[in-house]
Amino acid sequence: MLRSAALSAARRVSAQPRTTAVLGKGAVFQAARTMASAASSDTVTFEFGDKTFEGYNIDVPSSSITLTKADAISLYREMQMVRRLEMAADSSYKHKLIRGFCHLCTGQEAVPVGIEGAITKEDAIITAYRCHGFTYMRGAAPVGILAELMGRKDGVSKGKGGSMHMYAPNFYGGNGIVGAQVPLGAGIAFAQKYNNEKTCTLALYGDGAANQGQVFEAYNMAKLWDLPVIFVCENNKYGMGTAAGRAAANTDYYTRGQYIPGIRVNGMDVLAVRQAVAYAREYATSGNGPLVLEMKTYRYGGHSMSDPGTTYRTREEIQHMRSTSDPITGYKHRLVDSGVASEDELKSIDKEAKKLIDEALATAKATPEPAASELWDDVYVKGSEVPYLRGRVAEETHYYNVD
Ligand SMILES: Cc1ncc(C[n+]2csc(CCOP(=O)(O)OP(=O)(O)O)c2C)c(N)n1
Ligand SMILES: [Mg+2]
Repeated sequence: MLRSAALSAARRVSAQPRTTAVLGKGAVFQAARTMASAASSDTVTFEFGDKTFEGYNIDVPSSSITLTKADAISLYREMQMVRRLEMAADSSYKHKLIRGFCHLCTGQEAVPVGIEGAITKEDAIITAYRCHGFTYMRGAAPVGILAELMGRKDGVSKGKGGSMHMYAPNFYGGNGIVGAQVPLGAGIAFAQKYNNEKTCTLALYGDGAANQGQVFEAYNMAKLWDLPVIFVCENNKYGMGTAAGRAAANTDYYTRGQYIPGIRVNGMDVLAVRQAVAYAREYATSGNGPLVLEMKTYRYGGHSMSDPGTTYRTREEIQHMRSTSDPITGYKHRLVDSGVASEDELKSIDKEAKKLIDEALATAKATPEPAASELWDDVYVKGSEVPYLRGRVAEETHYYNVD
């Protein structure tokens, strides 16, 4: 309901005067009226500061973005939904409703939300294990994500995938093997090109994964064949407990495609992410081949739920990032200062997001676990099964195609 209303509102077009807001360091705003002829009261234009984009062998995207006010508000709403979803996952984990691996994206919300605002549902996304926000933005309902985390039957992967293995239409997961999703993403882009589709694939990976050999093999093939793939490095400054500078000889991830152009983006600014991805999409789908985007971002929590996240970085660093760079708070100020929404309107969006997630959590908790007999389903496509699969012990071996 919430999402479809926002989407239909975002499609509205009109021809009234528009508002211009300047986004600079420290969220400096100037609201001004511009010429009525070229503008619409339903749209708002934001200017980016000098440091928002840095290019490597390519011009940076335009320093201003115009979007409908409904669209601008929907970006806020979606970031708030992703944050609430992760907060629900965090508390459910602490209450032992979720077991095993669980990696949260709190602090990094602008990346999945900004990306989705710039692509179409026909474009593809593949990422690593920090995937809840992407799963939601690709169209999965919060209840499906929370039920999946709890191993329930109504989960997006029928309760058998968990935190790292979630999927949605044109969302290829949720992958637990660091870096392995990058060549898979190039492969999806190969299929898009082969089928003459005017679509692209976003292959996301972390600053830690960026040092893997397979990433460079994927770069090579992607450039050689000019595949429509956008390599997106989410640089959140750490790979587990290792600071980027201790693992990488070159931490300018946007330059590491060598023969592939790149852009560094302020990944804490949802509008910057959206602008850069729209630009990259146009580039990749026009036959120019791949591009590397480095999203500079930050995770507030530990690497996963089992990492307090405070042994390899200081509490002051986390606090500093929260108070100066939070993607939701920063964007909230922009919306208010530019007159797109009032504090009260945004507060009611916050409340609604909390309510929707609370309801989803309650529904997810009430759903049953899958039947044990379903454990062996969905491992192979029906008809292509191997004769048997081993369980933990010999008695658990499952034989397919036995009546
Ligand atoms: C091939 C492989 N090696 C090691 C691991 C263990 N591991 C999981 S996440 C991770 C760090 C990755 O960091 P980064 O790419 O920066 O992503 P982030 O967690 O920061 O999003 C490691 C080493 C793994 N899952 N797969
Ligand atoms: Mg990282």
